[in-house]
Amino acid sequence: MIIHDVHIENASEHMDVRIEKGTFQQFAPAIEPHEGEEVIDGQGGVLIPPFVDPHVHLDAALTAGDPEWNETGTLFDGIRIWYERKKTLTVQDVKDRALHTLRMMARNGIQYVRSHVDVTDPGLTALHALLEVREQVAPFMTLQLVAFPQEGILSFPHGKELMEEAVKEGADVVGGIPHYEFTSEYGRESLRFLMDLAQRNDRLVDVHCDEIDDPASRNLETLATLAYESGMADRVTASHTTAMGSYNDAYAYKLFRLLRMSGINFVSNPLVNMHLGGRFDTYPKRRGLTRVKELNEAGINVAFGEDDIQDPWSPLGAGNMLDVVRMGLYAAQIMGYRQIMDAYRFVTYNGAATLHIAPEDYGIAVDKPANGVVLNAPNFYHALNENAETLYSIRGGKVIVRTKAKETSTAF
Ligand code: 17E
Ligand code: FE2
Repeated sequence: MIIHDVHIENASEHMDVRIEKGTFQQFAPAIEPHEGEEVIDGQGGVLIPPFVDPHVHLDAALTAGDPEWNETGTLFDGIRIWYERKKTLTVQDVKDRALHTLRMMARNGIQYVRSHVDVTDPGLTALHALLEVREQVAPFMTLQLVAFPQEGILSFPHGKELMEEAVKEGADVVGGIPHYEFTSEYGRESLRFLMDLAQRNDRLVDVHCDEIDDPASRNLETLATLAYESGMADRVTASHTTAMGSYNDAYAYKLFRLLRMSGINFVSNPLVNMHLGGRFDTYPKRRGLTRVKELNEAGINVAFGEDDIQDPWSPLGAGNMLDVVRMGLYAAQIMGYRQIMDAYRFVTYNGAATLHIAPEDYGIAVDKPANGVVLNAPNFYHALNENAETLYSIRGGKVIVRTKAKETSTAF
């Protein structure tokens, strides 16, 4: 197959791309098709690796308003409302909503997803549903599932046993929520427990860590130390870390040395944390985001996630990483021209590193799997401004999503 006329990762030249046996094989300004070779028209769009959403909650997706809308916009009301909705979960209900959501995401060029799955449920209903969904979508999407203890590990009855069981049943990643545990001692103990659980079972780690506007919430230093001392390093991800937006600069300076040494990844969820953060402030009102720009400039891996798609935490969410990047750049003030052009990395390469996808399996290069998306704009700056459609999403050399560019006319 040939993709005709694309700009590869913002390059100004127009290129043709040959795909053979599911891998990229040739990049040249003009490639003559073989007899019978399929050619698709890239229409001068930008070809980038597939989008990665490294942080979403598929079990809760599309439940907004049921049983009630989150009118306060706090994280805590979200958790309360979800606790009520959780009582009515069935495997079919979760599967239907998750699949619907994954199709929305796929249409916007997402091929890699890490979903947290609430396991503070004695029946593990959401996990059972998402294990099935993971199999069902495997040809089209890489779906990682995190055993996520929404109500805590030590603060929830049989929390440790539920985490162990979720890993035994096939969760790819071990999660946690130390800032929500009853005490800071429980928080630290939960981190030691979950890191040990991950190591014993050869799993990755992704913790909801310090998602609170409280400068005293310092679980991150414990997580990073455990990652450093255990050698788990880049197999560990700290999600949210919004308390870092409230830390004083002297402490943050000292912390950054440890973060660099630890090699851990960060995920910021700019749409949702701009919405949930600062809710207990009057004015000045904090942004409630982690230090994205500073982490990025320190060479620490930061990716952006969507977190919520129409659920008790956020009424909005369209499964489109362009929305996430746009908010991330505004909120973290990463708005230089080069920074905007490079910003696709927050939702491609940086997310892939977080998911621990092998570098040889991800990216636009000869012999790599032919996975990529063609956006309807010549580079990422224009793609963001024009909210460019995903003309093609290609996986293993097969077109899995195809969009006709929208046509609008004006009278002047
Ligand atoms: N649960 C949580 O603890 N934090 C979040 N941001 C979401 C669910 C979406
Ligand atoms: Fe989350």
